[in-house]
Amino acid sequence: MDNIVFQVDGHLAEITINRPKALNALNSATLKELQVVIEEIANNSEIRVVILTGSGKKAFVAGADITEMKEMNAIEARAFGRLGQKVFSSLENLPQVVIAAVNGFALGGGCELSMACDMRLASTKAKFGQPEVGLGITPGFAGTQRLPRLVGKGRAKELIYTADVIDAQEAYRIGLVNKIYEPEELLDKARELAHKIISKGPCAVSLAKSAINNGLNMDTESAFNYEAEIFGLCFATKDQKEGMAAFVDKRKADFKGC
Ligand code: DAK
Repeated sequence: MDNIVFQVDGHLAEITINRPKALNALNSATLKELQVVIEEIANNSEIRVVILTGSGKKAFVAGADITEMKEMNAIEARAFGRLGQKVFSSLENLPQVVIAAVNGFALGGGCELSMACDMRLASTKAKFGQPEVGLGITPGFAGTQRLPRLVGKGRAKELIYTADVIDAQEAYRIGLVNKIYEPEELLDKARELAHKIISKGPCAVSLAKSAINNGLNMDTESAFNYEAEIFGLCFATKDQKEGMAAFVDKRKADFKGC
C-alpha cells in the first residue's frame, strides 16, 4: 500500500494515513486502500481495538483531496462520495472499537473520518472543521449527519454554515473530542485507552458498540428491545461466564473472546 501504514500488535491494530506532503488528504487511492484494511480488520477476530491516526506532525487528515476533486464531473463526484460513504460506514460498523488519534488538522473529510470512529482523542494542536461550503460544496462523507448527532443540531449548523475551524479545546467543549493530550503523548494515551478496552470482555464491548450504534438509529421502544436482545445474547458467550466467575472467585477476569 502506498498511502496507508497498517500494523497489528496482538489485539491492537494501528492505521496511519500516510500522505504527509498533502497533509494526508484522502484521494480515491487512499480510500480504496483504507477499504482493504478495514475488510482485513473485520475478518480478524484477534484484533479488538484499532487506532487511526495521520502521519507527520501537522495533520490527521486535511480533507478529501481537493486537487483530485477539482477535475471531477458530477458523475465522478457522485462515485467518489459513494466510495467515501461506504468506507466510512464500514469503519463505523467494524465489530472492533476504533479510536481516532487526531494529531493535527481534521478538516472536511478528515473531520468526517474522525467522526466515523468510536472516540476521538486530540492533540493540543488538533483543529477541526467542515470547510466545504467555502469550496462551494456540502460535506459529502456524512458530516451533515454525524456532526449533529455528536454536538447537536445548532452547533453542527454553525460549524457547517460558517466553515469555521475550531481548536481542540473548543472541540472538547462541544463534545466533539473525548480527551486532549500534548502531541508527544497522544499516541501513548491512545494505546493506553486501547489496552484498557482490550482487557474487558471483547464480545461484550463489541455488542455494546452494536447496541449504541444501531439503537441510535431506532425509535426508543425498538432500541430498548434491541438492547434487551443484545443483553440476552451476552449470556451465550464465554465472556459472561468468565466475567461473572472471576467476580465470584475474587480474581481478575481472563477474557479469551466469545
Ligand atoms: N487536498 C489536497 N491537497 C491538500 C489538502 C487537501 N484537502 N490540504 C492540504 N493539501 C496540500 C496543499 O495543497 C499543500 O501542497 P503543496 O502546495 O505543498 O503541493 C500541502 O498539502 C501543504 O498544505 P498548505 O501549504 O496549504 O499548508 P498550510 O499549513 O499553509 O495550511 C491547511 C494547512 C490545512 C489550513 C490548508 O492546507 C487547507 O486549508 N487545506 C484544505 C482544507 C480543506 O478545505 N479541507 C476540506 C476539503 S473538502 C463529496 C465527497 C467528499 C467531500 C465532499 C463531497 N461528494 C462527492 C458528495 C469532502 C470534501 C472535503 O473534505
